[in-house]
Amino acid sequence: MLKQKLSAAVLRATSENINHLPVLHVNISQFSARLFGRGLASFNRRITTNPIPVQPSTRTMSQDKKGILDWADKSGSFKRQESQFRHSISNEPNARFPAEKGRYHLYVSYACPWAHRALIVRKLKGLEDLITFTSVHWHMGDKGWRFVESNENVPGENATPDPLHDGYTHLRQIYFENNKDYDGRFTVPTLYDKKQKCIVSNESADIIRMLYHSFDHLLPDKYKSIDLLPSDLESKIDSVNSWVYNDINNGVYKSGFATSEDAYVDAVTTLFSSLDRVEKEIGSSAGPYYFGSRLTEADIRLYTTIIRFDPVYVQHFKCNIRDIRSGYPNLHRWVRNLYWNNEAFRATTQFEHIKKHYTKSHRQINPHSITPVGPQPDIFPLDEEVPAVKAAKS
Ligand SMILES: N[C@@H](CCC(=O)N[C@@H](CS)C(=O)NCC(=O)O)C(=O)O
Repeated sequence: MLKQKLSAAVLRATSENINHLPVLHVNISQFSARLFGRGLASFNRRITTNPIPVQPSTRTMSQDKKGILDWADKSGSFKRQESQFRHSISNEPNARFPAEKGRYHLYVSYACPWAHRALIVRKLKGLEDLITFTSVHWHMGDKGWRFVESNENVPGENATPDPLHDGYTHLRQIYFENNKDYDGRFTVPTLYDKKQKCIVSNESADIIRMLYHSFDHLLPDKYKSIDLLPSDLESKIDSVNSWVYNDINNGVYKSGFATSEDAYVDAVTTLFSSLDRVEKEIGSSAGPYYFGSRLTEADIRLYTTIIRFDPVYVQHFKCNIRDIRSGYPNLHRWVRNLYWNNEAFRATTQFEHIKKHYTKSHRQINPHSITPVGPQPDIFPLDEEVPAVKAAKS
């Protein structure tokens, strides 16, 4: 039965027929565009699966009781918790979080695809002097993400102890500083306000949109003009985001964290059917980006999953119907172009964090924490291919 289901799904994934892909319900909340001087009422739209949750003052189930690595529901399907801090940086008069140089700090992990989005946008928009950041250590243990210790040598810019709180050892302390009763997840990215000593947002989809134009008045023209969500592409990008998020960005986690075979097979076949769709769409784009010559949010959100795909997701999350380097020529070209030809992508991609985090933190998947040596290399050079592809081309 399972076998039948799998082969039918694999057939579906490899066929050209991609009409039956699930689409997330998109809940749009509008913010005043005057804040951003763009005259677009929909500028700071948020994509959420649910309405923004009200933060409760007390909760009943603590995260420690639930277990930091315990993410599947009764059916064995992975469920991602909604982010709980959903404030916004804005330039409206009397805004609680106005855009100011040096005021905000990003806590990220180089390992994490959601945090990676924020690092890329920070660099693309030239916000390095305006927004500081710290990367946590790649290992996520029983108490969640921890900061690098001063005597440790971990690769990557700003992989350091917490520069803002003396003696803090774990990211969770930032969450408890904000709310001592907090019992949600302690996730990266976390956008932190140094002035009010509180969390602005821990939702990457919102954080990257805040960075697109809120700081423009502080930026040189070269960066001001960079528009990662052009208004004429906005609805197309939103629609790509919804299925890419559900099936690909989150799909690899649904596959890897499934605790029943049915849930795994469902997730992995949906994932590959959507990868087939992306492959086809990138193949029909004039390139080099998802939407032709313009680099947009759609590229950023897809990149952070695809760059991790061969090094980690294929083996660790059992996403192994195909890999990118040998099974998806268009995606392979697209991802290498972003990595090798754009500093914002290359400099923020830290393969050691990526490989070690997943393989050494998820003990439920890899109890001995052995990190596979391959695939090698982590990413192919621009003009190199796996031997079989090379042979087929010659
Ligand atoms: N929806 C969030 C998800 C962030 C997220 O799940 N981050 C992971 C790292 S990849 C994390 O920090 N997990 C810690 C945990 O769940 O305890 C976003 O996009 O910002």
